[in-house]
Amino acid sequence: MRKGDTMTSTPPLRIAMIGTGFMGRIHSQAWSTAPRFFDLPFQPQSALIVGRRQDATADAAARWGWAEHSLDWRDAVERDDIDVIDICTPGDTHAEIALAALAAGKHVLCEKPLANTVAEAQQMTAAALEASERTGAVAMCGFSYRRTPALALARQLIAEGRIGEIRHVRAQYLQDWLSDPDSPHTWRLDRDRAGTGALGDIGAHSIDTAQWLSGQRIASVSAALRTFVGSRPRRSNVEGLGGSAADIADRLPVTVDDAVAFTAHFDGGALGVFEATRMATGRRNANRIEINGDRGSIAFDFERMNELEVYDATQDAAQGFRRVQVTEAQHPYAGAWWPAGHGLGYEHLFTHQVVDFVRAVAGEQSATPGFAEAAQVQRVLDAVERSAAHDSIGTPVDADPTEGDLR
Ligand code: SOE
Repeated sequence: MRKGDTMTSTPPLRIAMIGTGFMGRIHSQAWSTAPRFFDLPFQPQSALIVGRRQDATADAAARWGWAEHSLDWRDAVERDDIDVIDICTPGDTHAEIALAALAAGKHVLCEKPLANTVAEAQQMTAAALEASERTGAVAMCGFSYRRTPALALARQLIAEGRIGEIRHVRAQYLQDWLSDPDSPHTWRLDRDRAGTGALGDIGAHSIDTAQWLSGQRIASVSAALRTFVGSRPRRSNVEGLGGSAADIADRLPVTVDDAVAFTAHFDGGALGVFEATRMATGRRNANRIEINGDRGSIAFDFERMNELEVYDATQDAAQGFRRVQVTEAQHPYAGAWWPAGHGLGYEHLFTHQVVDFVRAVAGEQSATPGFAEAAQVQRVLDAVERSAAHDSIGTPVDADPTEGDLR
């Protein structure tokens, strides 16, 4: 039977997506692409897209293939013919939308980080548990990097004990789209909307990836946060993550961190070093992680997302790390795509995320990370902020920078 034949008899799963920004664009592509490349228990239907401005939302609906559009997310939650609410909005609206959707018995896919505060994340977790017991609703948080074939392979290798007992977790997420002090203000720089800056936007990915790969939870942190540019020009034109400003003298305050660095103790004994910044000039999307165990190591950089570096201390001592091209049919997710060696891109993560979510809705697998797991990441974000504010751990100790010349 051809793939198209099975698709017509597959029951529909009607999606309403809230948000028309970068994540809305990539989720739209994921919903339409997933059933073309993967056998799914449901046929996702791009039923309704919700945005804030009429023209932009109508345009997004037409371009990205959504049957209808609306300017009020409540339309999506109240409609009986919608099964899934996909939340692609800034963090300040996640809790309200997710709570209403779960109360209405919808399945929920929510962008990361789960919320802007621990209290919201806990409320969402309780609602997800209640809805799952009452209606079987599935709630998942979009930590998309878990769906990178190379990282999924790394997780398999680590779970098989191939690197042994984990000692070091070293994670950096480096971007540079905010390096120019005159690049415009966006919602990602507003604490009320985004919760935190580089910490929650990209550091949250590193925290999730590190815990998911290592199988260990972060137990405590010692952190420093830094905002290098205190105000930015009002944005007049959106382009990519930033855009342009008509008047660089008309500035808005930046109320979040530009960069974060922290050390972490894991509950399984590993020592972690984390760094996240949107000001690492030349690093566009370097989401890197290296994990060292007593039998070997893995290393990954999203700027080379189709590769995984693997070191086996029992075999590779003379040659060092081996570079595995994670593009073979037997590698996670890869077999659904192109012939070996042809590689995948950023958008594929979101397609894989949709695949896993739809399978979870059908009960074929669990929805990971669920809200409880994403709330735990939120607690780490909160601990980092508290540590950096010196109200718990991580009080800086003076290293006496006054003696001696720097040559
Ligand atoms: C911006 O820093 C951003 O779009 C994040 O919000 C995403 O989560 C990350 O995948 C890429 O960068």
